[in-house]
Amino acid sequence: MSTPGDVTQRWAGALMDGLAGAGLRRVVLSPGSRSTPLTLAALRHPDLTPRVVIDERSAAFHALGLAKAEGRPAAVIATSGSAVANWFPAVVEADMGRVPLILLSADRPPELQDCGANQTMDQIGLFGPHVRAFHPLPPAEADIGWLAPLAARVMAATLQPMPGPVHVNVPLREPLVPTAGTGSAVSGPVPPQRLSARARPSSETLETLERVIGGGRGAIVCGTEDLGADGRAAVLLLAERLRVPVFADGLSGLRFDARAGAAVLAHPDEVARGAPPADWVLRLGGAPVSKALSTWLQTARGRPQVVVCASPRVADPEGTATHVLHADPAEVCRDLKGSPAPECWLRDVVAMDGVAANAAEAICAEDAPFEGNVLRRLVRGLPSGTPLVLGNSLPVRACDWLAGRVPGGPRPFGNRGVSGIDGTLSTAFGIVSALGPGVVVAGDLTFLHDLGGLALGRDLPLAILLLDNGGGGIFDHLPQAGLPEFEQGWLTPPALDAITAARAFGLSAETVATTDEAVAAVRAALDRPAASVIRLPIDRAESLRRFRSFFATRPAPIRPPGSP
Ligand code: TPP
Repeated sequence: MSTPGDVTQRWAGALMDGLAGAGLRRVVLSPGSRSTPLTLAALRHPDLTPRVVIDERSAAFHALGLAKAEGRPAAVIATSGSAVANWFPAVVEADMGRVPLILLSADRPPELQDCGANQTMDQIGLFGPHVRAFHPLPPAEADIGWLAPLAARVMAATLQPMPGPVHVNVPLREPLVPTAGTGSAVSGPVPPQRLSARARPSSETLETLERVIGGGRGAIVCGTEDLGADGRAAVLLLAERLRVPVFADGLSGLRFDARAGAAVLAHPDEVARGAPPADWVLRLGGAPVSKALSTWLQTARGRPQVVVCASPRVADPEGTATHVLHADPAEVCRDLKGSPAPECWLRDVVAMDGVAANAAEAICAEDAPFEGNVLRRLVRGLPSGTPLVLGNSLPVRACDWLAGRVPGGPRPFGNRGVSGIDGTLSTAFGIVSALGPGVVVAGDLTFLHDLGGLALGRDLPLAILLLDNGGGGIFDHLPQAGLPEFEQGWLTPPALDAITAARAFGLSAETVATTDEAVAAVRAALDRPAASVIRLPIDRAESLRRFRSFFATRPAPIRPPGSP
């Protein structure tokens, strides 16, 4: 029996087969998760010559060069989000230079569009008039017969009547690797009720809200957006009034707020893995990074979940919101009354958080460096309020999982709009240019992706902590790690001497051996007028072992209500 993963893989395979049948030979691919079925199909096709280029901007220019030199179309494959946007300069060059290119962009399926899902943006017609044709494919289906004729039309349109780029957008559903397991059919979410559209909610709206979320074992979930000092204060006071825990993302700023007490969970991801579904949830500040938290929200499907956001863009990738309130989250938190939860609820959740905190401390106390102990010690070692930019991939997750709660800690930042690994150094330079000395923590691919950004470093006080784990360490945590093509297609260890590269830009650069040395070097770098690169080598296998052993800690489950 074929699994959903098989159907998706056959779909991607048929598309690639059709393109190869129509004469495609060269495919340039950049690593990513959503694009996995396309990447696998390209790597496994006997007639295609794949080449991996990490930076999508370079990847598209590389394909452009191939197509120019060979006089035949070349294809590029990338994951969804800003990865695809990075093709733009090469696409306009191919348009105006009349070079045949096939742009195969992975995308999220329709149910994950326009709801704050990670790495998702509107990719429909992204390249506008710069492509000869645009084909939005549906999500994979069993009928693949029409893909070969479509592929032939795509190839033809890159050449006739005028050579140029053609864009094929490919929405892909999980599972992204052909695996066992049939998946289960879930019914679609019920559309949420819309409550109001004003910055300050009316008293009727508040009364409705208080009926929806009053009493019971509730929770406040705060995503990656920082609500600002006033907003954070309002959240903390509301949590105190209602006696509920706050599951705050590492980027929300709440865990590093000087006023944060025990109700602001130090390890919300870990607690979400073991806590029973909440009776109600108030969701603020966008979607959190944590997958476990997202799964936990899904276990509470059908119970009241209120999303409060000022903008028309509602972050509800789980599709579990029962109510949406368009209003300023700070105002809502300030005005909302509601009855408190039973006392044992907060006590039990905080106890669970305490177990996770002890486990985090133990895992991070071991000296061998890994992303987890780096983030844990770094947030404790920086002067209060220091801008801390967390690169996507493991840095932002290690902070969420293991940094804990540090009142008076740094001020976190991250690019979670489309969660790209592009432009991270340049973004951090912008932040320190506005706020003064700061730190960016980046993986080696992220560093390489924005190498040109180092040119900004001559007069900006940025400590660049490069966690050099030999490629995309995040992929070790995903099922792709089991594939024979893993190193070639996902891990993609870069051949870069980062120290020499940094010095080529006139920056000071050093390699350190331990986590404590890294934190000390970062602190020293904050006093310099220019940027510094601090490279910390990390053993991937050791890192995976430490993360896994942390996740294996299971605090005692919380008793269901009514039990003694
Ligand atoms: N291209 C862009 C522009 N953004 C992305 N998010 C991706 C591709 C897909 N992607 C997500 S994480 C990742 C990739 C390629 C690997 C990042 O590796 P590295 O920076 O070394 O960090 P690590 O995984 O080791 O923490």
